[in-house]
Amino acid sequence: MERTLVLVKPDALQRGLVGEIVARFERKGLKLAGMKLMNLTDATLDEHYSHLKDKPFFPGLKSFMRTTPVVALCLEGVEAVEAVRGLCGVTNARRAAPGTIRGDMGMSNQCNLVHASDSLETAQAEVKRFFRDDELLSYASASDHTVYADDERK
Ligand code: IDP
Ligand code: MG
Repeated sequence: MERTLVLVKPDALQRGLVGEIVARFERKGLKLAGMKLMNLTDATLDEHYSHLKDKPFFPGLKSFMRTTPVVALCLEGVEAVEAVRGLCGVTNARRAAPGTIRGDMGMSNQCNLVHASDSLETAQAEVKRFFRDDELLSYASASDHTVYADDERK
């Protein structure tokens, strides 16, 4: 099973969309391995968005991400990284496909409701960035055997 990181961003908190967003991941069949409300520090954001540090929107992005706490989720599933990115939609919410979180709920390039890890390698680093080992839980769920066929669960 893969694990991937999602951050429910401050615009979603302010708009009361946390439940709706978490529900979409649950409904898909992804399993919650970790979930917490947290304030992001400047240092964490510098690291998390280091690939964007030279972009003109970087300072605005960092300040947006600190307007309220975010909800960090660690989601588990077969090919979870790709499945979660698909549910989120493309970065610019105005262009995101209907049916995706960004496509259904957003109109902004910056305030696009969610962050999701973009590769397995990134996901491993990002889950570590936001969760301690003892905050990630493995447990049997009644749906484990209905979400997947036996030969798909690894
Ligand atoms: P992603 O979140 O879809 O992976 P990235 O390119 O990694 O997109 O950008 C990280 C975040 O930076 C985006 O989710 C969005 O909040 C913000 N962002 C990206 N491009 C722009 C832009 O052109 N203007 C303003 N904010 C942007
Ligand atoms: Mg990204």
